[in-house]
Amino acid sequence: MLTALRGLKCSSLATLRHVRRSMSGLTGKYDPKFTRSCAIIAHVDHGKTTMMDKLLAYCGTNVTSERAMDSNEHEKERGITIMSKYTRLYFKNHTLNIVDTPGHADFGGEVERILSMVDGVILLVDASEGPMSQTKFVLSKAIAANKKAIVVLNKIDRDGHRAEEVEGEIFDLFCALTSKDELLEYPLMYASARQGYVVPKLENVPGTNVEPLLDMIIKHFPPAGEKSLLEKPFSLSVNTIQTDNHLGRIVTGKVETGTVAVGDKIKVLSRDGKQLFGETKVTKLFYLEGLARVDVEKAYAGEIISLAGCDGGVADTICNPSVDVPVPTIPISPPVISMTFGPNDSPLSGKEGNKLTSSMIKERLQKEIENNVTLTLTPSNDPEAVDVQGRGELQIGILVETMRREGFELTVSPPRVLAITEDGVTKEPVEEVVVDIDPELTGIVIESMSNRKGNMTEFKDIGNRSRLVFQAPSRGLMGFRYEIISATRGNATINSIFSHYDIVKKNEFGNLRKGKLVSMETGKTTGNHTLTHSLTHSLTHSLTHSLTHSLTQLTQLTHSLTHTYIINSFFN
Ligand SMILES: Nc1nc2c(ncn2[C@@H]2O[C@H](COP(=O)(O)OP(=O)(O)OP(=O)(O)O)[C@@H](O)[C@H]2O)c(=O)[nH]1
Ligand SMILES: [Mg+2]
Repeated sequence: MLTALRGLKCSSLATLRHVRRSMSGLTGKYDPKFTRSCAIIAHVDHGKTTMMDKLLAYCGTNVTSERAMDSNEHEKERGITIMSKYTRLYFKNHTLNIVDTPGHADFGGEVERILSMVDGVILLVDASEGPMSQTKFVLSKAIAANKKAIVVLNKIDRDGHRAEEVEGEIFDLFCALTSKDELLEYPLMYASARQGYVVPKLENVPGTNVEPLLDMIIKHFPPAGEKSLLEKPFSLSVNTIQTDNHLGRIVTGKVETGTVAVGDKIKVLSRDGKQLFGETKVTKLFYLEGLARVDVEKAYAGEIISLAGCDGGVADTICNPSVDVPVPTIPISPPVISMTFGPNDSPLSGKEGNKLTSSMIKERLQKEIENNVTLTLTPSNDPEAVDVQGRGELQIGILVETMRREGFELTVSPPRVLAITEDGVTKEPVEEVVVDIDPELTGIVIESMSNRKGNMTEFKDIGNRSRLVFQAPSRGLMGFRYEIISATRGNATINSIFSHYDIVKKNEFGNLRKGKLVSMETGKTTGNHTLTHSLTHSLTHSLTHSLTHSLTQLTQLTHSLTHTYIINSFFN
């Protein structure tokens, strides 16, 4: 309360928040029993961020734009969520920490890493599309981490939804993933995030607001803990790091045990319990409430908090000097593709950026992997370059574009699929590919897949569309999305996800198009179309040197590149 009164001088809004926070328990004092932490997880575009808007607005935040949580530059431009982001809401004497997560498979690691910070998940499923590849991936991770789920069938406002059928598909999915009763007994709700309502029964559609979901969060998810947690020494597992010009490194995570105040002594433990760095002091504590940052003097077990004053990395434990055992973290899946990053040594070097050297690029990438735990770096054959491994082309494409905007010029190789060796046998990743398409266009997909050695495992009608499911080796899939989207004029929705590793069958792929286009000089092209056309058929490594100006198209280009380069280079 003292904090609240002090806050009054600076901002009455902040004061109000502090009072509400301390009143989050019925006793008027902080009690983890009145805190819930959950994440909204789903396949891409099933409506997570739109639902966040409505939850924020219902709990009193002034939401002035659509998908307000998609706050970073790339998210706004592309209309997709890339980073997981948490916020704090207050509802019926409870504090709710809610995390919005990305649905695109390339950012699946963002979902995996926040699971250790939450006690339950809201699984949103599009009532027309049903559970898709990423629904399966994120739910399997949540179930493996023993998190309870609330299932919400979203977009129920759409004509021709298949809610009843989708309910069955979701139940089958749960049954395939677990046999634990407490996880199988999930509440099922119906929603239109766009229209701002959630209802417990289909016959209640349309509803009036999202209160039923907020009530269900409190009822179904376990509380952050007992009051006795507050008596233990402070510990927090780092989930995200950021750098601030004034505050230095800021780490964010959930306070597992105890309390922490500005000025407290802390130390950093690695995942295996080794102390890293010396003891330091907490210099700042804050959290995000609604869409605003709120500075506080003290944080309690169960709260998600950002803290400045130490050098911990992701998955390290920040704790009281008396603690010796780190907070356990959930391991995340390994990367599946690799691309080589090097300096731009083309004739066009230095035209666009000012960060040109190999050491600058390596330093920047090193900084990236500290926070982006799904990326790894390994030395490349070229000492000037470095290999970056990640989850997908979009993920690495966004990194390249971010670096380009920061003033870097780079060479990037086409992506290579990462194979593994088991018992001396080389195995390659195989993906499950789901294509939803108008029935008359299915032939295009089947033909392309047969060239790529994909095996069809399912063909069914979903409403007035057809759903085709294939198992295909990842290296054969490079360029597939681009080819089908072009050939069907955007009619197809394509989703793929890693399925398993299989023994490599060499030189199976037919109809590869090869060619070269080398730019030795600067100058105008006489036909943009010709260049693009050539690029999509044959883009060589040397040409990518000259492409730093058009890396926004990287994803599209790399899809095309793979036709010529990746498949040939995979086993080099
Ligand atoms: N008709 C309808 N459209 C919806 C509903 N909820 C979301 N949408 C639309 O679906 C699209 C995707 O919504 P988002 O909220 O960005 O989906 P998301 O799950 O956050 O997407 P990612 O974060 O990129 O995975 C937007 O065009 C929304 O307006 C709904 O209940 N009904
Ligand atoms: Mg989103």
